[in-house]
Amino acid sequence: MAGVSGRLLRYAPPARAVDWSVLVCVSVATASGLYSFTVGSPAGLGWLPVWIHRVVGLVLLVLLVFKIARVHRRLTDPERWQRSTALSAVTGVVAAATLATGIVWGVVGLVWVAVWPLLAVHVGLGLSLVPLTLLHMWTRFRLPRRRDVTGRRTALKYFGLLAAGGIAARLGDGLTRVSGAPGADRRFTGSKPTGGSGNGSFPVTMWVADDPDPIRADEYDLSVTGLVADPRSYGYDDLVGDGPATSEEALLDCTSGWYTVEEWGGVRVGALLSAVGASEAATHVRFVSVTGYRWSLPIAEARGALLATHVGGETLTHGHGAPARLVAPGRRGFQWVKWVERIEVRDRGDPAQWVVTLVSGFE
Ligand SMILES: Nc1nc2c(c(=O)[nH]1)N[C@H]1C(S)=C(S)[C@@H](COP(=O)(O)O)O[C@H]1N2
Ligand SMILES: [Mo]
Repeated sequence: MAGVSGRLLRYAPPARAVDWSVLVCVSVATASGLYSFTVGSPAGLGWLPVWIHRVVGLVLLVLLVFKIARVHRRLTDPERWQRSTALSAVTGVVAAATLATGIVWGVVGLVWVAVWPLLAVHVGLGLSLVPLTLLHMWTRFRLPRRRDVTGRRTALKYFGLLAAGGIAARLGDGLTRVSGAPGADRRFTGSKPTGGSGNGSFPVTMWVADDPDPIRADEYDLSVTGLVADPRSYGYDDLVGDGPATSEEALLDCTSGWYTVEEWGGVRVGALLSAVGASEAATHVRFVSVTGYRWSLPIAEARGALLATHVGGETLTHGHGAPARLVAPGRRGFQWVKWVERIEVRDRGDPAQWVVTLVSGFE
C-alpha cells in the first residue's frame, strides 16, 4: 500500500491544495446539484449545471483517492488516532458514499433503496457532506500557502485533474450508451423513465411533508381570484363536464430522479383566465394547493399550462393530485402543484414559494 500511495501522490497537487480543492469541489457540487433542480429544459445553458456537477464529482473522486493515499496510515494506526479522527473517518465514508451513489445512479437504471430513490439518497448524503467537510476542516485548519497554489507543476496537475474529470464524464456517457446499460436513457437532468402510462405508471411523490385527506369531487371548489374582473369558483363538474376539455402530452420530471411522459386531460389555464377577465396589469398566476403548497408562473406561461383532472385517459387518483393538479410543461415536477384549490392572478412573483414548498404540510 505504501508503495502504491507513494506513486499515486507523485501526481497529486500539494497536500493543502488538495484539501482546499475538496472544499471548493464540495461547494460547487452542492450548488450545481441544487441549481440543476430548477432546470426543466436543456435549451440555452440548461444542460450546464448537471454537466458541471458530474465533472466536479469525478474530480472529487480523484482528490479523495489522493487524500486517502496521504492519510490512510493516520486512520489505520490506532497509535496515531486523535480526537478529530472519528469525524475525519465519517466525512471520508460519507464522501465515498455520495460519490458511489452518484456514479451508480448515472450507470444503472431507476433503483430504489427501501422507499427512497437512489438519487434522493445521493442528495441526502451530499447535503450532509457540506457541514461534515466544514467541521472536518475546522478541526484540522491550515491556511493554504502561496507555494500550494502557484508554480507550473501545480498548475499542470490541476489542468490534468479537470481534463481527467471531463474525459471521464464523456467516456462514462459513451460507455453507458454503447453497452446499453439501463442508465443510458436518462434525460439531461439525470432522470430515468418509469415506463407505461396512466396513474399506475409513475410514483406518487410528495416534496416534503404534504399528505392531505382525499378531496371528494362533489365537495371540490376551485376559486379563480386576484386581479380579475369577475372572480369565479368552479365545481368538479364545471371543470370536467362530459370529459376533459383539452388534452396534451407532457413530461413530468421529478428531482428524485424519474420522469414520465403522459397524456394529461383537463382545462387550459388560459381558458379559466379568460372566463374571469384577467387584468392587463397581471404578470403572474399562483397555484395554491389545499395544503398551502404553491407555485407561480409568469402569466403567458400559465395560460398555456393545464389544470389536469385526467392522466392517460384515467381520472386522476388522490395521490396524483385529484381532483385537479397543475401540469406545467418544461417545469420540474415539484412545481406541478397537486390538489389545486385556488388560482390567483397577481402582479408579482412569489419568492416565498421556495420556502413554502419545503414547509407546507408541517402545520
Ligand atoms: N401540493 C403538492 N403538490 C406537489 C407535491 C407536494 O408534495 N404537494 N409534490 C411535487 C413533486 S416533488 C412532484 S415530482 C410531483 C409529483 O407528482 P405525482 O405525485 O403525481 O407523481 O408533484 C408535485 N406537486
Ligand atoms: Mo419531485
